[in-house]
Amino acid sequence: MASAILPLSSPSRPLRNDLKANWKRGTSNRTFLRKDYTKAKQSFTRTRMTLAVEVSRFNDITMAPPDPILGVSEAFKADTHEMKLNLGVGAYRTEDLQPYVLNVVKKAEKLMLERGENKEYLPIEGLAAFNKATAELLFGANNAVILQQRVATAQGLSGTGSLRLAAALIERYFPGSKVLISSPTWGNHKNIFNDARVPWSEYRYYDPKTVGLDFDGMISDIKAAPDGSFVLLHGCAHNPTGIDPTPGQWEKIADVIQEKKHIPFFDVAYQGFASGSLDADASSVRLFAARGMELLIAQSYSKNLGLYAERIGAINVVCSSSDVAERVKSQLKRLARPMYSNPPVHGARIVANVVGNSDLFDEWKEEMQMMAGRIKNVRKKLYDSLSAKDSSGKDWSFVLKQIGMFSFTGLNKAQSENMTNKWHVYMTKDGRISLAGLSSAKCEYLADAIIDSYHNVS
Ligand code: KET
Repeated sequence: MASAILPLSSPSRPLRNDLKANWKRGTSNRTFLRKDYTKAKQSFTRTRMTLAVEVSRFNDITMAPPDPILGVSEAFKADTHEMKLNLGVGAYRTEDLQPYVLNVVKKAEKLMLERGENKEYLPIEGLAAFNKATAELLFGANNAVILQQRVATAQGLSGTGSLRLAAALIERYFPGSKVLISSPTWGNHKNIFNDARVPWSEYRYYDPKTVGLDFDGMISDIKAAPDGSFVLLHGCAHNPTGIDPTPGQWEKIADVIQEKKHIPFFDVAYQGFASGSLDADASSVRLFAARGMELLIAQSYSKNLGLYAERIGAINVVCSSSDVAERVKSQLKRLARPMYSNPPVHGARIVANVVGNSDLFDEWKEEMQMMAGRIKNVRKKLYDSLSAKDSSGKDWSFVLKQIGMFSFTGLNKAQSENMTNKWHVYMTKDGRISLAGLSSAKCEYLADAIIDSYHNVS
């Protein structure tokens, strides 16, 4: 195809000869001829450009669908309705529905500016002070796994990049091993494992009848999986359901995983956001670590420090000895180097400064409680509005029981579409709404939208 455009890329030979002959004929029309030649050249260049687009080598690439979560924000921006709400992406907003930069982040950035830190490359595994801080935040500084140096920690490109790095490790060193993921789960998990060529299957998690955890289903699916599978678990504030196992259930999950020699793989994207306490939200991970199990944990600071665009997180691999941990870390570096070489420094310094400074650390905890508290308030107000307005007798108490940023409303695809098309409420099509994008002032409006969609659309 490309060869078809080549003869058109410059004036053809007969035309070139013609122009040259005219040029030789006399000086009187020389100016005219030069212009003429330039014009002819331009017109051929234009023809070439048009044709080049038509025969693009990328012609067979089809349009990708918009991302089910991040694509929602693009549609929201284009809507001009005054009551519009963006409950799609899990991103914290103030009561005025504005993005929020934490005060501790601003203070840490000020410190960084004052110190005049440079912009040299980080080591492949990231900023040492960050890696220390992030592992200690997850396990507690005095945890045996830290004291015995059994954790291989590498700074990652936020939660997603850290999960992706772990997936690459699984693909390389556990070829053919399966990852079990909850049904439902955060939509990007499937993309991550698909792209890393790691096979996955689902275990039961959500029971629509009880709007709660299908604990028996979960346990039997984990038992039925081939020995030595990876089991992906949400450390806290399960996305999208907002339903977490109880401490007793976590123990039983750990029992089965140990029995089956599976490897637990935690996704911790909401530490501190579920309960408002960093320690309480890490208790599931700590329970597994305390049993001496080897495990993987991906962390994200997008939500709890509001560092969405800084892409700061980590992958931690808890190993049976410091020697194994060192080797695992060397391989994480080896995987990272050709993928993105080394991670960005700005977010890492913010986290290291906040966690490493006791004043800032305390202030962070307060701000996190404030954010988690605001979400709990709108959760309660939404429940009150739903209960007061809906005379059908439907029990909306699940809204109150769910944990974290989201509420899983149980609305189906058509009902979710009605929320957007009729009510200008932007949300994912699985019925999830991000309460972090809701204000008290709009709770009643949202309740009207949900009640209408639930009862009048099937
Ligand atoms: N894990 C979970 C469970 C999760 O909800 C997210 C983000 C991530 C990891 C990754 O976040 P990162 O910014 O890469 O650290 N979830 C929200 C945003 C998104 O979809 O990217 C969301 O569900 O809205």
